[in-house]
Amino acid sequence: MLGETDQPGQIITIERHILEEQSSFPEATGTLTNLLYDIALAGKIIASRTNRAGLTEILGRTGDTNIQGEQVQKLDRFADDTLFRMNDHTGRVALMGSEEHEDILPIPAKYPAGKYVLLYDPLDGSSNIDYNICLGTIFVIYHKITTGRGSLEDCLQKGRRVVAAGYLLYGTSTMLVYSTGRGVNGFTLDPAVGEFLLSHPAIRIPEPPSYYSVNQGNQKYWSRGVQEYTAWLQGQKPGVRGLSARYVGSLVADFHRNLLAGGVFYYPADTRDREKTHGKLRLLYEAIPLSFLAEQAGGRGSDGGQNILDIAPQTLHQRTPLFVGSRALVEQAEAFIQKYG
Ligand code: FDP
Repeated sequence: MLGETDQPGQIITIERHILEEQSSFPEATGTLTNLLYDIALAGKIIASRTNRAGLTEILGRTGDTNIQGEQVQKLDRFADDTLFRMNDHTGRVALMGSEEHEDILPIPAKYPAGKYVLLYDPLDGSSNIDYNICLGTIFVIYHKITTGRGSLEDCLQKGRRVVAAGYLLYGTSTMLVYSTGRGVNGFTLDPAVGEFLLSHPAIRIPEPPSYYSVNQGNQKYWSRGVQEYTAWLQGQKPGVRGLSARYVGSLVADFHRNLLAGGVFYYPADTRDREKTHGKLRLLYEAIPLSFLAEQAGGRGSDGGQNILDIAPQTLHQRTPLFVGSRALVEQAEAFIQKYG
């Protein structure tokens, strides 16, 4: 794998890395390579806007325009538009789906439709926007499986069929972490040159794990199994060392920490709304891509009963309980839920 064999000190840009990965697939046409590169570029544009988020507010306060005369747009709308416009005309994508839109997003008729399906959560953790806290973009790519310009069926594919998935993290630095099914690699944006550089090659979730991440404010609504599991994570059971709790409330940030340090993020089903006991997070836009990355790094994603990647999605905005991160910790969640419900 790239990064393991390269000389120390060598600078590997994301472009070079994606191209070198492509060269190990002789049948590759370069379309996926370019699609990933387009997403990286969209990420740079979104990052530059998230970095100026507070300023845009100040500069736009008197009207709805900033000093450049641009419309002041909400960040999540901006991220959504950027991803769509970056990919609508390239001929690489047949259709898209965004967490921000109820329906699938066809490619405008004036542009050619390609062979890939792109689903994305443009700005995850949006309740943190106003507080200068990490945000993220999550994406997942599939092959189009229907004929013509694609349909809902193309979006409702199992996670086992993912071609590539990843996320951008807009934190103290901007990172892009992705996998094409050959391990997980992380890149950090060097703002001086405007390039993503390979900073975290061949990521594996380390053992032993360090953290658990959950919104403990919801504890009273959890099932007995999740309560018992949490007590186990905290070391309240005999012979178990407790883990530290860390919860940002931005899924990408919480997932990223556990990917690098070892740990589990979970957002279980709860009984706050008795009509909706299926968790908060979206299967297509959040759970599948992050579970794919976790598995590629030696971990696992589960809904508490089965592997997220084995679930056949039924609807575009389907929600699911999610336990994702270190394999052993996710398996323990399944064991507690099986035992106590
Ligand atoms: P947000 O509502 O701020 O957009 O999926 C959305 C998400 O954030 C995740 O990023 C985050 O992990 C989770 O919801 C936070 O939910 P709680 O505020 O209920 O903890």
